[in-house]
Amino acid sequence: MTENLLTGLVTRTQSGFAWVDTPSGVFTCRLRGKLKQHHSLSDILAVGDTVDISVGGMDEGMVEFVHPRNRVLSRQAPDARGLREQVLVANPDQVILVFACADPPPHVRMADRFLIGLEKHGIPARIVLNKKDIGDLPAIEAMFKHYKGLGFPVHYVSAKMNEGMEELRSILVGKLSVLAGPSGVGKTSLLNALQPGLGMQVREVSKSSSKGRHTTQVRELFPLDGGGWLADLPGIRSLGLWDIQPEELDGYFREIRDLVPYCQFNDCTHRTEPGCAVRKAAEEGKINPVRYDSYLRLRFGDE
Ligand SMILES: Nc1nc2c(ncn2[C@@H]2O[C@H](COP(=O)(O)OP(=O)(O)OP(=O)(O)O)[C@@H](O)[C@H]2O)c(=O)[nH]1
Ligand SMILES: [Mg+2]
Ligand SMILES: [Zn+2]
Repeated sequence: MTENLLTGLVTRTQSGFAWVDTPSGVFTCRLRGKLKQHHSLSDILAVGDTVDISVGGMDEGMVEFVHPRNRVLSRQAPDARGLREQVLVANPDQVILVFACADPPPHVRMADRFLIGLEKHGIPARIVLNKKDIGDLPAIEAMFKHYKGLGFPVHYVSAKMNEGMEELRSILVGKLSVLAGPSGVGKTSLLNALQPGLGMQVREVSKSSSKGRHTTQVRELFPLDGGGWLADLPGIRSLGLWDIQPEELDGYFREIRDLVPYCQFNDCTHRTEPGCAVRKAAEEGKINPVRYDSYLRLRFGDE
């Protein structure tokens, strides 16, 4: 059996089938029964997985083996047994966090919530501020300017005016990227502007997601002309935060992580303790005070 295996990328899942893109074409596959023993389908297989398939017909096959994932984009999802991790995209190379310059207005605190979850899961992130044709651009730039220094590039674009699309295309080349962010910021519009030929499919996805209950389940990766794949995540407010303990947070705020050794107490929570290097840096403007505030809110849960 092993002699005829093909290796490919899962680009779509639906109703127990997976669409697998291989060098020999796309195959619609079922999952070999033994793979389903311990888990539900969504745990075993997600878009972005690399799989080995056996070919059973012209364009049909069977998933025989799922390659280990290097990282996952996940969310906390309710099910019969309580809350569990739901894999949205396997092996993402980067997440493009999309916010709008206006309508809806951007919130850096929400950006921080996403960034911390992505940092925990080791997923590189970029920030895109869409709708630069509306809103107070200088004010927005001032709000977001500290992210670049933290290693999160910021791009100002407009899907509607087709501005900044070449810049975005260049950062997507050859990668599996995911558009994420709150509802209404223009993620689907960006996907359409970046890859106009997809229009039809994109509308289907947003139509079903606005009605459906499983609005955050990504089921499709869209191929990009320049090489690479793009997933469009329906609007959500955070990602990957579900398994973070408050005391772990220090490690996921890059600028705080570096200061922690200088706090007087080694169990410092950076709120009221004397000799806290983090609070001092925030007061002196050496770290962004809004990021410090995001940290406190995540750590002490007053959000
Ligand atoms: N002015 C302006 N409006 C835009 C731009 N991009 C998108 N919009 C509008 O913003 C609204 C929301 O766009 P969508 O692409 O559906 O947003 P989304 O992020 O996919 O939303 P969800 O699917 O709910 O998460 C639509 O009315 C778009 O026409 C832009 O660059 N400028
Ligand atoms: Mg959308
Ligand atoms: Zn401290």
